[in-house]
Amino acid sequence: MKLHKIREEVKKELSNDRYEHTIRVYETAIELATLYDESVEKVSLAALLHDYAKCQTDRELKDNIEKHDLPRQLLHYNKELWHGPVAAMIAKKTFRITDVDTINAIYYHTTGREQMSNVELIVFVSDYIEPGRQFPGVEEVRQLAKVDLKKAARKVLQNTIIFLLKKDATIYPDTFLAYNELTNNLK
Ligand code: DGI
Ligand code: FE
Ligand code: FE
Ligand code: FE
Repeated sequence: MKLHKIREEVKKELSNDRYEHTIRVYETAIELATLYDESVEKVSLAALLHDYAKCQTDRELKDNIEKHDLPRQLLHYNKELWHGPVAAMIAKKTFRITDVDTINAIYYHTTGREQMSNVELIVFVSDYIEPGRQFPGVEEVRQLAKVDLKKAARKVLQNTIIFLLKKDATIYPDTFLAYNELTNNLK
């Protein structure tokens, strides 16, 4: 499917605000791909589809996880984590995307994971720094993203873990694993 067609499908599936966020992630991801000499095609597809399942109900997401053999473990963690793996499944099955890097960037865009590729790091960081975001600390991540993708991703993970701890939420293991790996990387 051509990119403009995928864009139309995404627009149909999402709320206006979510679609506009998606387009800002897409634009940010293309800037970073250009800066780091990564595949614009991969990050474009992954960014356009990363939140494709975001407007599904909890019921639909849960059914999709069960029906499509996604990790049951997800169901024991925050519901906000469910949409990434479900979107990755739809990207494969409906949009016929076969590139593993693109699929992983969609799958892990919320949690992160160990050994993220540059394409994954770009989508992960772009989701956090797109110009519509106003998290505390986002400006620091925007500056880091211009010089070091891994340091930027580490800061996103650190901010997110602190945010989750402060509200007594659980933290998905992949998030800790990604944070630990990127922190060891600095030494
Ligand atoms: O879908 P978006 O709003 O664009 O952003 P996202 O998919 O990165 O994240 C959705 C939310 O999930 C984010 O505010 C933090 C929250 N969250 C809940 N549990 C976890 C988590 N994020 C991480 N990294 N790990 C968790 O265990
Ligand atoms: Fe998301
Ligand atoms: Fe994110
Ligand atoms: Fe997003």
